Amino acid sequence: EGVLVQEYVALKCRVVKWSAPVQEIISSGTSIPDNAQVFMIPATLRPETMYGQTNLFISPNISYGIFRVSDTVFYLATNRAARNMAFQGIFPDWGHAPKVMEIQGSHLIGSAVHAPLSIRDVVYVISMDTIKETKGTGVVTSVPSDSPDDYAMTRELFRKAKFYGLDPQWVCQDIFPIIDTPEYGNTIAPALVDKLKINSPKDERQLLKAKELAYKIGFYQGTMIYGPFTGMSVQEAKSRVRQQLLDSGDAFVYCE
Ligand code: A2H
Repeated sequence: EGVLVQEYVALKCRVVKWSAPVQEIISSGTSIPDNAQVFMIPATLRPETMYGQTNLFISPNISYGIFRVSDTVFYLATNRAARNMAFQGIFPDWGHAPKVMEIQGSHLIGSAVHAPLSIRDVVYVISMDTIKETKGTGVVTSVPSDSPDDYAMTRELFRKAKFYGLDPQWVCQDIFPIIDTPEYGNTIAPALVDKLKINSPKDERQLLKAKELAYKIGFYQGTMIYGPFTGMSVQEAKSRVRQQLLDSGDAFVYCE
């Protein structure tokens, strides 16, 4: 039996504004210099959808670390992901993830980041309690046009913002058409969520079905309708968008 390696595109989402609780901790003094850039690092399998990012998801139940890449660059991810990154040449000393700070996910909610390639230049950090600590970086970028999970969660959070302790203004209501499909139009995730009558992010079985359909149909039948690869099939565009993100320094490869 072979060993399967999952290769993610790790996107560098620069923090442009910290939430009030984190700002308070940081202004009371940390080893992060004032001129440093801190990046939250979502891991994605769908780089070609990054034009449609509208929010960034963090789990309120996970504790995240901020790790030093250089004097002026820091990455935020789970401790588990940082440990893996340390063996992929992402930090200066092989095998060592230099942690400068630990932050509970719940405290990060309401921060704002720059989302590379997104039509929405700046997006807000909101909560997703179904994020698994054992996968990716524990940070997930929200693309409600193409990810049924992201669409279902965003809709739930907007409807029940108060219950989730969110300012409804943080929850982006826009859905940007990025990929056209013959059967489900140019926003496949909402189309599938409606068709399969998914009412909540807890509809796990139906969401799994929607996710598989959206993934397959998007990849094999989708056509780009936004960005420099407009008119190209998703199959062809995927690796090109990925390469563009890597070349511009807005992303790096992360494996596990
Ligand atoms: B994908 P796989 Cl548009 N917990 O990115 C839960 N979900 C996570 C996660 C975690 N710890 N880490 C990453 N993910 C999500 C874009 C996307 C994604 C689209 C459509 C489908 C899709 C925007 N969100 O994934 O289990 C991330 O969301 C459907 C599979 O490692 C990542 O890619 O195969 C994907 O799940 C990784 O899932």
